[in-house]
Amino acid sequence: MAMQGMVVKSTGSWYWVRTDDGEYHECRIRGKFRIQGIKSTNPIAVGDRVELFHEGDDYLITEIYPRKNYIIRKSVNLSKQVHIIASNIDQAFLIVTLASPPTSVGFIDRFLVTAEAYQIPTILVFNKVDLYDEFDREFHDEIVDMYTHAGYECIEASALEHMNIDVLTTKMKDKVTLLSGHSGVGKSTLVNVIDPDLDIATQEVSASHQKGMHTTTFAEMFELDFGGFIIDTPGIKGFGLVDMEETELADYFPDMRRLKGQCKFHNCKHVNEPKCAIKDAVENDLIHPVRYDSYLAMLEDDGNQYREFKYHK
Ligand SMILES: Nc1nc2c(ncn2[C@@H]2O[C@H](COP(=O)(O)OP(=O)(O)OP(=O)(O)O)[C@@H](O)[C@H]2O)c(=O)[nH]1
Ligand SMILES: [Mg+2]
Ligand SMILES: [Zn+2]
Repeated sequence: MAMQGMVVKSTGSWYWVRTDDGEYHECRIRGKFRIQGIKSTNPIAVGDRVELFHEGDDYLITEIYPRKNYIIRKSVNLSKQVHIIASNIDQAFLIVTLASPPTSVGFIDRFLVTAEAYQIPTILVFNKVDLYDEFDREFHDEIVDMYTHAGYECIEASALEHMNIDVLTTKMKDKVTLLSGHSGVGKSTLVNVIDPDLDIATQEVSASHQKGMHTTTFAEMFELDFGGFIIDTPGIKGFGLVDMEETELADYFPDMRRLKGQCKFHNCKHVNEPKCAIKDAVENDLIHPVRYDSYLAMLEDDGNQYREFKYHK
């Protein structure tokens, strides 16, 4: 009997699928799936809509329906391989912490460019604000100003103190929301606070290295009791940009996209060209120089360039 459902978890060899009647089944795949010419390490991702067949005790995935969208991560080391983090996403929350662990602006900007390229609206969630001292608060405000001006919504939160959980909940209702960010920023902790029926493993950030312990190892989608789905993902260190034309990159910076078509040269890369609207905007403080720096770093794309926003105590 054929059924339809959504992949909620994948370990690479087996898949959990939520069928449309709300049941959950452990499944394997039949045949090979080559999707839209993507060379990915995983043929089926969390969020995929699939067709299932039931044969005796076995559930088999026989077909993947076309994806509305997906977000991939290109490994920094394995240059050709990509990994599909999740598909059919309504929005992403990029969870950012200024410390424990620190998240660099270079990392945030790479994530945002990737999300723009795949048309996934992203909200920046600054977690662990309960740890802030005066200095952190000032730094936070500066970064938030920069991203707000660039066109991104920023929400501050504390999973520990349940701060702004209601704001996040309202945004997530009836949507599929992807949580991403470095290991240890509190993704799983946030999910547990958002829906206390879920009891996902979390772990302290290492005191000596100020890094997360990669507690979550597979992306997993959870059904929210108030309606909607949330995808908790393993922490990412960083990622290379997907292949794109150099002249395309500025389209994925909303703060630069606004000026599209205003440079003298239609194929302007906004580096050395005369009469460049973007360079003018940087000079006139209409585009933040740190964002422009990120743009230049990505244009050079050496793969593991993560410009730190200077942050010294
Ligand atoms: N002070 C403080 N600590 C928090 C907050 N949110 C999470 N933490 C702590 O941060 C640590 C890491 O949290 P996790 O939820 O495991 O982080 P994660 O992002 O899921 O990490 P990975 O699964 O490794 O990607 C835990 O010790 C949490 O208790 C917060 O708002 N404030
Ligand atoms: Mg986790
Ligand atoms: Zn230009």
